[in-house]
Amino acid sequence: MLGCLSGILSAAPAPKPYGPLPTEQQVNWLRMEWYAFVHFGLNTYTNREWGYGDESPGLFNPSAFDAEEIVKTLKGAGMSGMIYTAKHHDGFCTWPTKSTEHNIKQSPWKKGKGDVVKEFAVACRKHDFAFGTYLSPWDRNCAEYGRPGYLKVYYKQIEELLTKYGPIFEIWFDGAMGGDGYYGGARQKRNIGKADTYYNYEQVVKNIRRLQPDCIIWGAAGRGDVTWGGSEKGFVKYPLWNTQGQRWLSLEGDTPINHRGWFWHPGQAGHVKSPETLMDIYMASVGRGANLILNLAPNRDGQLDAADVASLEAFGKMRRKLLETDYALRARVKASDVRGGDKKYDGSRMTDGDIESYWCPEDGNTTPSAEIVLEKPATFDVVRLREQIRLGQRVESFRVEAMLNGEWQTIVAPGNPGEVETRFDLRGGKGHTIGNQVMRRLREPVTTDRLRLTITRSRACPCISEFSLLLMPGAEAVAPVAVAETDEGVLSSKGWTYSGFAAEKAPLAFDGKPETMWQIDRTPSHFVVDMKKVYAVNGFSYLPRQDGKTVGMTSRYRVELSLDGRNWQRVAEGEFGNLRANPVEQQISFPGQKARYVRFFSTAALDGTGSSVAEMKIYAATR
Ligand code: FUL
Repeated sequence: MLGCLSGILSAAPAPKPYGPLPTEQQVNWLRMEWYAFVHFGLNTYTNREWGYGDESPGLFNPSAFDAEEIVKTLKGAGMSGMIYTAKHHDGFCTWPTKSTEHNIKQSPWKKGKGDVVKEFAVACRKHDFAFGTYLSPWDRNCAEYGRPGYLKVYYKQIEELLTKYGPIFEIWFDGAMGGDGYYGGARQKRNIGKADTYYNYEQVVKNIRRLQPDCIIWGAAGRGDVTWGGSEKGFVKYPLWNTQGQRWLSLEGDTPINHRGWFWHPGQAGHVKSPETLMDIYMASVGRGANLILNLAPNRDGQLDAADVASLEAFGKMRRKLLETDYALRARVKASDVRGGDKKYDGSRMTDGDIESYWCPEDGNTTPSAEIVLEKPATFDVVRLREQIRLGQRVESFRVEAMLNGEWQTIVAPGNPGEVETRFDLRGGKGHTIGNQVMRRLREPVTTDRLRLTITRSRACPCISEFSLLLMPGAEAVAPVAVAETDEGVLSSKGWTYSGFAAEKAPLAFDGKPETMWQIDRTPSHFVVDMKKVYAVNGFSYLPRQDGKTVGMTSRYRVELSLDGRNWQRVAEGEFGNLRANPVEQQISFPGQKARYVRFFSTAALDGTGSSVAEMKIYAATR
């Protein structure tokens, strides 16, 4: 009788949920951690990041595309799924859509009977790999873009993708709206006003919920389930709150594995991000409570480049090794406060390996602490914590101490309100939010068997579902990956002279220093390079201004060559795409032509007048 009574007395009620809560779909999505972006379409064949919309579907003809091969590679690295660009801004649909003629039926690939979306969807299903899709709202091909007529086309495309290819785990509604485009031959600038109003995202979201209730919606002017991490570098800012007003809104960090951009570009092999850099990006996205979408771009044959794959696989191994052993698993925990003295909320719930169970103090206690005693001393340099997010995100800051040489020493200091962490290669960062998960990397490994966790600020009694200790594997744990910069064919600028506008600043574009630049408050503008000798010039590269400003960032160009400095021949002209979100080096090549002089025109710029070049390289055939 007594035992029965005490049993009843100690059954403490669960804490009331706090603030906005994630949907079941959002919880499941956060558990996916990282997955691939796959950009593959006409841009793959034109060396562009943003197609204008007038590209011929005839260009799309991969000789060795094998969706299953790609899926196996991505899954093998430990990714949980992939999102494919079914249509990018150029409007080319890589599935046989009924919404527009500008689609894969017009391509020679599989004699017009191909369907890239289907091949990826089928391969993903076969390998139990989540499949998602990116369908650019901005369509630079469609004549009706900017008018009500386009919406019929666009809604049809959404419907086709969500009804013909099985479950879609996530659909991306990109925010980019460049303005100008081909638009059925009009070659105009089209303004759509507010995206939310023009696309009627309220309705779009409703339709998607009806067609695929489990599909996570990215973007859609903030009406979706997930939003942009804020840069295309992959990392998100910390502290991270999954709440926006009354809604739960999670973050996704996005970045390409290759510095050259989202689509495949010739010669990109030397520009892949190293496994260590990928780990830093992972720690600054997943490790801050967001998900990471990492892009791999198939080449013109339809296959992933060996260099990209090598780095992906090496990072995948590193990540596996990092997560393999949790040194705090089954540790004994003595908490300062346990809700109702109930075992269900005991401190040891943080170390039981079950991310659903959690430690929780009494209501009103927002600063509890817990001592964690490991089975035996362990060496670690990453502390991972999770909150039981089904009850809302609560913790604002925390401290972790370790018993070292008989004294408590702080290894993760509590964050202060107002501090924002943006650096992505940080060691020794502070303890702010926890949310779905936070991984804090220490300055160096420590060895101990006793730790103390203190919640220093929380919006309601904290519900901590996990406390883990991990050890970052050194780079030696993974096979070395050669990521040499290949600068074959780059001409040395020694002895060159310059003329044209702001000619005295032109050398700054050829000095190898991204922080100095050729710049003038004028568009169009140009400079001339006298290379003093004749070369078979076959390309150039352009690095946009790197000072974080976009005003006067050259976005369109024309290049002319000359043997004598008087008679010029135009060899290249076009647009540098996606500069605002991802101002990386762009390489343009053209058939080799003999020249001593190069004239570079900056014909349009972002955000007002101006012209600028941080760095430029000129390429020539070496033999
Ligand atoms: C951006 C686009 O403009 C880029 O081309 C790329 O697709 C990236 C993922 O989203 O907004």
